[in-house]
Amino acid sequence: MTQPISRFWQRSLASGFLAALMTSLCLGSGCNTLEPAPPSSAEELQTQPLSPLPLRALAQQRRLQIGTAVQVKPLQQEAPYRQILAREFNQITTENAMKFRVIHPKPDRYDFTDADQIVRFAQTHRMAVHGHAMVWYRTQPDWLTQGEWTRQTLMPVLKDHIRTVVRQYRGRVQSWDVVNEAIDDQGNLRDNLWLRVIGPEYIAIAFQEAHAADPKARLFYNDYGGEEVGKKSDAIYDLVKTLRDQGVPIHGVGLQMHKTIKRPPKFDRIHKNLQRLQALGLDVRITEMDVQIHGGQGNLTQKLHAQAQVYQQILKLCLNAPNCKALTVWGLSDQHSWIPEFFKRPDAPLLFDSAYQPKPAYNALKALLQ
Ligand code: 9MR
Repeated sequence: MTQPISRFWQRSLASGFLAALMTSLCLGSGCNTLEPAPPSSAEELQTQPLSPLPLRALAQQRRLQIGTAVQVKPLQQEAPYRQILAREFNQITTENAMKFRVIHPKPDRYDFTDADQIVRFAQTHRMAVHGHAMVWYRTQPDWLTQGEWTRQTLMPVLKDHIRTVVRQYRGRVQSWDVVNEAIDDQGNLRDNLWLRVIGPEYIAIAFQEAHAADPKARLFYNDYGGEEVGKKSDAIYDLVKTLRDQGVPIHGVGLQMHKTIKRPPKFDRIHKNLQRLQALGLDVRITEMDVQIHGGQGNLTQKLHAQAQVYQQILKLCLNAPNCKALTVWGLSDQHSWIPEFFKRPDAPLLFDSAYQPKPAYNALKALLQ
């Protein structure tokens, strides 16, 4: 429903700030309301107009990577996807294109088609690439999961896979999630093929192989639910500390940051975790951020406001942590998020709505960066 625009708003519309706030309200098929979005943080949004510069230019000034997960289909098929991607982000993570099942579909065949397209786009637009995810218990091909393996036969598979993929992108992929989600929610090593057949040392071996294939690449352990100090992040800390102590080439920890406004993160506990990882000499990346609004309180406007605050607080933590190198969101627009499909319900967890309009969360990040 369109409401009449008051004289105040008409005058104010001339400023980019209000225009941006108004577009940020659009959800779903387009903008149909003209009430201003709430400021996403009292100080930052009310006192200064939003910069006309895109997010990536503002992030660049802070030497921060601001990234998104990229899927090959919309990259090929949707012009606005390509435009916003190149304009707003200076870093890309391959959402699915480098997963084992996609890039290594047969024992003796690698398929770089999707990954090549994404990496080429990033090169053309001068964006950093974070490769995801070399060793993971999901999205593996049947030949791997259904094969009968011994330690002797699986070890060369692991090594060849990592060497081949990392070498293929040497100099073009600057950082990698080498091992993904290897710890379960109880804080134990997750039961997976690699652990069962090779043993816990599969983790160190994976990092060593990746380093041998590209000595300049920054190598990360990546997981969810380990952002705040607590059982799981303690286990992650112990793992990476042990690897460090053993001289294994690991450079950082990826905090996925899949969050909801219903149970907002405890920012002080994340801060503590960032600090202890820094004390170990490790970098941190926020690798897969999204913030579900499902189950949050209030109307849509209020939920988007709460979401914007979570994004802004996480960015603030990252900017204040000298070891935090990147904030990557897990998808470009709400239309491309994994969440509705996975949880079987609609949601709006990202920075752009399904019509590619920027949301309050986008403005909140900008307000903090400018
Ligand atoms: O967003 C990804 C989705 O498109 C895939 O179907 C799914 C399975 O490969 O993986 C999703 O991304 C996951 C990421 O790779 C690892 N952390 C959790 C992410 C959400 O499930």
